Amino acid sequence: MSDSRNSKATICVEGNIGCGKTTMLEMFQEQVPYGVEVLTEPVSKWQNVRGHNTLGLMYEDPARWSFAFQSYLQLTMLQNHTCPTKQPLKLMERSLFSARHVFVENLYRSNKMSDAEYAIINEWFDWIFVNLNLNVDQIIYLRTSPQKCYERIKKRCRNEENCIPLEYLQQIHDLHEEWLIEGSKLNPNSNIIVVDADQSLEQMEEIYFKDDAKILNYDHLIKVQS
Ligand code: TTP
Ligand code: MG
Repeated sequence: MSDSRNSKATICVEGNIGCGKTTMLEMFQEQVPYGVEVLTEPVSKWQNVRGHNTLGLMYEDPARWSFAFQSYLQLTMLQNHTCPTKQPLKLMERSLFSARHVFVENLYRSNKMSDAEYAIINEWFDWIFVNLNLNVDQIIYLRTSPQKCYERIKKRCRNEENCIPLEYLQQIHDLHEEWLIEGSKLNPNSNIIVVDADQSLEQMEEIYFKDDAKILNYDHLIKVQS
């Protein structure tokens, strides 16, 4: 099987809904003086699958639609993971891993996804993981409080997300912590950079501007890949 990893190094940006992933990626696209190729999350694809808004359907009736939605979302994540890039760094919004370890896990634990659906999604995920070389070299975790995300989501008004309660954001937060903080204690070799992203947009901009190479771990990644 051919190597599906075409860029020199891949960084995935993770964190709760509304934590500021897209904003960060857009800033890095404009500011970083060296080669970074940014792939933002394909939310618009989920909103229009041959005329169907699957993100909307999932929020309206998760027990009915979450399996279909997460299946399609997994495909679009795979497309980003395997998308060839010219620049030395590929910077992706999210990954197959957060879809699996956070969202699918949460749907299953909250009884919105059945045992059989969960098993099928996991069969796909495990096959992809074993058979395609999706190496992620670095994860940047934008760590926020669920309350802050709640406020930002209300402000940005993405239609499908009108009914997201704080409780849901708490669950998604807890699973990020389980995966990226608790999980990294079990695996000390994991490359996770944690950024306190509860601050204002201006403060975040300043941090990204000042510490871009450190946050991207740029020197280390380029050295490892060359
Ligand atoms: P996010 O992937 O968190 O992206 P975002 O654009 O909301 O985040 P940011 O503001 O930090 O850029 O979520 C996008 C939407 O998709 C959100 O409503 C949650 C939903 N979603 C799922 O339901 N399942 C998934 O597996 C993923 C990745 C997202
Ligand atoms: Mg986004």
